[in-house]
Amino acid sequence: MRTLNLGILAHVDAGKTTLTERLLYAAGVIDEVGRVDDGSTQTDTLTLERQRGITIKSAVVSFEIDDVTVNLIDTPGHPDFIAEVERVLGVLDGAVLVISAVEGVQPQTRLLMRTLQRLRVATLIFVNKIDRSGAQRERLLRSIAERLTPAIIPMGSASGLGTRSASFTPYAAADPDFTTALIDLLADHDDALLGAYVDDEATVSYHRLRSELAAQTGKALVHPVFFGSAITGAGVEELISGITELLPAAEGDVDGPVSGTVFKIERASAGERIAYVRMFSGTLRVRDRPRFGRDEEGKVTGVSVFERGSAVQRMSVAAGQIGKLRGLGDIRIGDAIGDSGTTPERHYFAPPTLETVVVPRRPADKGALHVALTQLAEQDPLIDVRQDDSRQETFVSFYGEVQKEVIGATLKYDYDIDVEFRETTMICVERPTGVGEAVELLPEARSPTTPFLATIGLRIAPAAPGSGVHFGLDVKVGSIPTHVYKTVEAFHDAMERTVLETLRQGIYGWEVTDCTVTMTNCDYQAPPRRWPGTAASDYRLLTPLVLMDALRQAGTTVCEPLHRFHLEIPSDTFAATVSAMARLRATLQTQEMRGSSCALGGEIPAARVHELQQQLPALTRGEGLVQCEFDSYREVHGKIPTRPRTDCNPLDRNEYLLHIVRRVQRKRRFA
Ligand SMILES: Nc1nc2c(ncn2[C@@H]2O[C@H](COP(=O)(O)OP(=O)(O)OP(=O)(O)O)[C@@H](O)[C@H]2O)c(=O)[nH]1
Ligand SMILES: [Mg+2]
Repeated sequence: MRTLNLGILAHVDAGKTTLTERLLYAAGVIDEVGRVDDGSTQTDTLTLERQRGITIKSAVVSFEIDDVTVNLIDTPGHPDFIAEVERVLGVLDGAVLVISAVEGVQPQTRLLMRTLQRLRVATLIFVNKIDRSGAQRERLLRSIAERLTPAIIPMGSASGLGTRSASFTPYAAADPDFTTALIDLLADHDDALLGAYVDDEATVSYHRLRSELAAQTGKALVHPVFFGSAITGAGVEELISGITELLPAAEGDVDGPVSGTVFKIERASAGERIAYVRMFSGTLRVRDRPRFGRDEEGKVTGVSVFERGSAVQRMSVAAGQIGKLRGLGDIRIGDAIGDSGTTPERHYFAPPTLETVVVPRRPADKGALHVALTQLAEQDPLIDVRQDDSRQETFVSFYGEVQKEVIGATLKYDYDIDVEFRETTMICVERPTGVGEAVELLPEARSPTTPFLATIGLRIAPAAPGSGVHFGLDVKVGSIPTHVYKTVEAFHDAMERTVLETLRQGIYGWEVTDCTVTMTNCDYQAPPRRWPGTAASDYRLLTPLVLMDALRQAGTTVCEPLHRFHLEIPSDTFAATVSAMARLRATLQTQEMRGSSCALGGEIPAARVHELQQQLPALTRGEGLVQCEFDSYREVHGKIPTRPRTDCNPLDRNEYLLHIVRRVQRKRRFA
């Protein structure tokens, strides 16, 4: 039996959940097709999903077709829940990208396709809703070729578009137009095929073309396009054949070293953490003690594996499969399981750009709120929960108003905590303006300047926008405290962790990014010269002081998140819309008159997106359409926004040292 881990991705409302139902029905897993609008589907199971008719969390179901077990992951399409999609991307063998035949290619579709291509995920395209009036075929194919990828091949014809009887008919083997189109497409990446075709057309069999199509689809070089309707079931059988024939099954050695990735965390009713893992290699059994995350270890107390619809209890989960693991208490989303070491955190989409303070309506709920938010952040690590120590406020970050409402509703329904959100603010970033360097030397025994037994020198320099933070060592191997860190790599990793942690709050309180940090000086003292000698904590505690000193010299520029907007409005509302946009600090970059309607494009600060969405109906008689997606960060001019710090400020040397001394004293008292 082969396994295929398949993601269904699309913009919001394209029909992913409905298609999932159809696939389960066609495979005989369910006897009745559930409806999103009735709240009766297999994958939208949360109360909120059923109430709102949108998917919020990714969900796994499975079905069997011939000799393939398909683990299907239904993902949310709303941009506010993009983090759910991000985590799933790394565990897929293939994907179906759904596009509505009426709404066509959306900005979110482009973002998803770009990412699938970057990750080389084999992807089929399913054009859904051909039964709805306004459904397109030719125009849509052109739009896919222009806006997503030219490497597509329609797999059949559609008739009766826009009616309940709309249907899809796959092209026959003998269809000469289809074979010519296939050769044209496939020969681009296959010289042998091109040569054979040029020599003698007749020698290229249809069978060879189909297997070459599967090979090139598997490598994400080409993308077969199917048409159908998840509501009527048209085209679904053909899509299933395409999934089993054209997408590559999972690979991996079941006897190899254990390696897997956690892409979802759920809490059982008793509060126990359940981790969804995709296994890439090896076999994980009940009672095994795998390593995960950063050097943690735990005992697996239960395993279930997806089979025919739901998860079934088993004694093990093997390479290629998706399993639910119990027992690994501290496991988090994104953790690697097994001996393959930690994999760096990968982000394919922009982080949340908004945040707000959450306040419980009943002051007594304060502690419970913190626990609840911490649990939510476990399931969604991008809901970054920050506690402001001085003002005792709790901040959460989020992508947009829908996600914020969902957080509020989840707190109410699942935790019985009524909350209020303060004003939404943007999450800015800081970029170093120039180069800064600082050193702290091992203190003299008689007149110590710091209580830390270490020499640290750090240099910080600006790097390209979007490049993140890079840390490197530029010190002699002999200067590294090998009595504390076993290897240079271990020292590098520990320093990098501390640097990243410190840069979470820059001079103005925002995360510092797009820079390189280099360790330029390092020294220590080991026993017997000095007792007990330099410890890991000396490096951990001194680094913030040195790094912030270097950062102060470099200076930073605060940058705010910008979204790219696409607006469609009636032409006669142009003037009113444009002046409203100016008030929202939007910059208009493109405008195109299309008869009675008008398309506008440009940039708008992330914090104003919601106001734009709210104002648009009144400005355009309810006819305006807007889509926004994160674009980039731009330098803030004028008043520089600051963010309250959540911890003691290493920029203030005395305050920092005092804080550390107090912390050490407190620890001793409790020890
Ligand atoms: N006419 C028609 N309606 C469809 C079809 N597929 C889905 N719908 C409807 O479109 C709406 C959205 O469908 P969903 O399946 O929830 O879409 P989704 O892509 O899962 O949406 P999110 O998960 O929220 O992004 C629902 O009202 C469905 O009934 C289709 O093929 N034809
Ligand atoms: Mg859905």
